[in-house]
Amino acid sequence: MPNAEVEVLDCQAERLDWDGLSKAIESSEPSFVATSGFTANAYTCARTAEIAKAVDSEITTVVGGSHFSFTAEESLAQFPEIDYIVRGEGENTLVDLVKTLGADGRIADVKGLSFRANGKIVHNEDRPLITNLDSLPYPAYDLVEHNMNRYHFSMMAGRKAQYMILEGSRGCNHKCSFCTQWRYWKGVCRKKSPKRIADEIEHLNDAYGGVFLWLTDDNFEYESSAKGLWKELRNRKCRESVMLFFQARTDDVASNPELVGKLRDVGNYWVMLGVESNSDAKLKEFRKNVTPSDAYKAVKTLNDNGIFSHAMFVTGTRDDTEDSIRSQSRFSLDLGADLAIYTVLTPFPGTQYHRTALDNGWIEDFNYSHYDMAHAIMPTKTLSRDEVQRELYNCYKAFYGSYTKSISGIFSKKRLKRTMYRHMASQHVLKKLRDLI
Ligand code: B12
Ligand code: SF4
Repeated sequence: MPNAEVEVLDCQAERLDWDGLSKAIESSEPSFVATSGFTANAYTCARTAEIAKAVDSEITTVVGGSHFSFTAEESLAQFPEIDYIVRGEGENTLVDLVKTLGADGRIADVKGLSFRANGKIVHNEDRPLITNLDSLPYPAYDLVEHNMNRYHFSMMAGRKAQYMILEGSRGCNHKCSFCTQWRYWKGVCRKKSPKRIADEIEHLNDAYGGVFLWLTDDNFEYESSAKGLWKELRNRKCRESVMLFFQARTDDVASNPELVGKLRDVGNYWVMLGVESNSDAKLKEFRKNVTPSDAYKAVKTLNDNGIFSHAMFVTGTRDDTEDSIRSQSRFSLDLGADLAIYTVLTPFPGTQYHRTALDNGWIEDFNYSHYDMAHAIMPTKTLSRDEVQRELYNCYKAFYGSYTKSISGIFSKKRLKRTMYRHMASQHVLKKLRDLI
C-alpha cells in the first residue's frame, strides 16, 4: 500500500514506558495500532492494544505472530481490546484488512483473520502461503533508521557492531515435538534465493552499516543452502565486514564440514546448534532425529573452522531426574562448545508438547509472561518446578562458574568468545539466573 503512512515505534529501543507509549500514540493519531509478540510478550501486546483504545476508542487494534495465531480463540475471548488477529503469514492479510475496512468491504472475506462479530468469535479460512519469498519487498528498515544506533547484541558482538536481523527462509522440514515453528509455517520450508539473501546482506551492510547479521531461519540447511550462498557472497566486498549468525541442526553441520568452511570464508562466525540432549530416549521423544555423536562432530567442525560454537539444551522433560540433568550438564561440558544455553522445556501453545501437557495436567504455571524458556512451567515425575529451576541454574553454574573456563573465555583467540565472556562477567549473568530460583 504505497499510500499508507506507517510508523514503527520500538518502545524498548526508545526507552518508552506505558505512559510514553500512550503519548506517542496520541501524537501520531493512528487509525490502526498493530503489534507482535512471542508467548512471553502476550500480555504486553494486549496492554498496548488497551492503551491504544484508551487514547482513542476508534483506533483499530491488530495483533499477529505465532502465539496469537495458535491462541486466536482464547486471546479474543480474553482481551476485548484486541479487534483483529492476523493468523500466520502477515504481509498480505494486514494489507487486505486495511483495504477492506477502508472500503467498507466484507471482513468475512479476509483470509487468515480472526475477530469478533455479533458476540461470536469468527475465524476466517486460512490464507495460502506466499509461494515465492523473493517476491516480497525488502523489509522497511528505513522505518527504524532513527533507532539503528541502539541495535546491538552486546553480549555477542559488543556495542560497536551494528546488529540487524534478516530472513532467509520460513519454516522447517522437520517436526520436533517442542517446536512451534514447523507447525506455524505448515510443515514446509520456503527459502529466498541465495542471490536475494546475499543482496539483502549487502544492502544491510552498505546502507545501514549492519555488521552482526542474525539470520532468522529456524534451520539454516548447509546441505541445500550453503553452496549457493557462498557462490553469491564470495565476490562481494561485504563478506569482509559482516558476521553472519545461523541456527542449524547438528546432523547437517556434522555431515557438511566443507560447506561449513566455505561459509566461514564469507562471514559466518557464529552457529547456534540445537543439541537438546545427551539422551537417545529424549532425542526420540523430541522427534529430533539426531544423535549425541552428531553433536560432538558438529561442535568439532565449528571449532576446527574457528566458528563460535553455541549449543542449546533442553531440560525438564517429564522423565528428567536430578541425575539425568546432571549427566546432560556433564555432556555439555565435554562437548567443547564455546557457549551453552540451557532452556526449560516450555509447552508453547501450538506445539505437540502443549497438547500432551494439557491433556495430562502437567502444566502448573499458566502465566504466559513466564513462557521464556528460563522459567520452569511444569514439574517432572520426580522434580518439583523449583527443583527443575534449581537444576537449570546448576547447569549454568557448572558451565560458566568455572574460574578456568571464564578466564580462558576472556582471553580466547576467538573475538566473539572474548566479547561474550567479558559481557557475562560484567553483567553478573549467573547472579540474575540465581534470582530465578
Ligand atoms: C530473532 C529472534 C530473536 C531476537 C529478537 C530480535 C528482535 N528484537 O527482533 C532475540 C535473540 C533477542 C530473541 C529473543 C527471544 N526469543 Co526469539 N526468535 C527470533 C527468531 C529467530 C526470528 C524472529 C523474526 O524476526 N522472524 C521473522 C519474522 C518476519 O517472522 P514472524 O515474527 O513470524 O512474523 C511473520 C508472521 O508471524 C506475521 N506476524 C508476526 N507478528 C505480526 C504482527 C502483526 C500485527 C501482523 C499483521 C503479522 C505478524 O507476519 C510476519 C511476516 O509474515 C524467532 C524464530 C523465527 N524464525 O521467527 C525466535 C522466537 C520468536 N524466539 C523465541 C523465544 C522463546 C525468545 C526468548 C523468550 C528466548 C529467551 N529465553 O530469551 C527471547 C524473548 C525476547 C523478548 N523478551 O522479547 C521463540 C518464541 C516461541 C513462542 N511461542 O513464544 C521463537 C519462535 C524461537 C523458537 N523456535 O522457539 N529472539
Ligand atoms: S526444532 Fe529446529 S529442526 Fe526441529 S522442527 Fe523446530 S526448527 Fe526444525
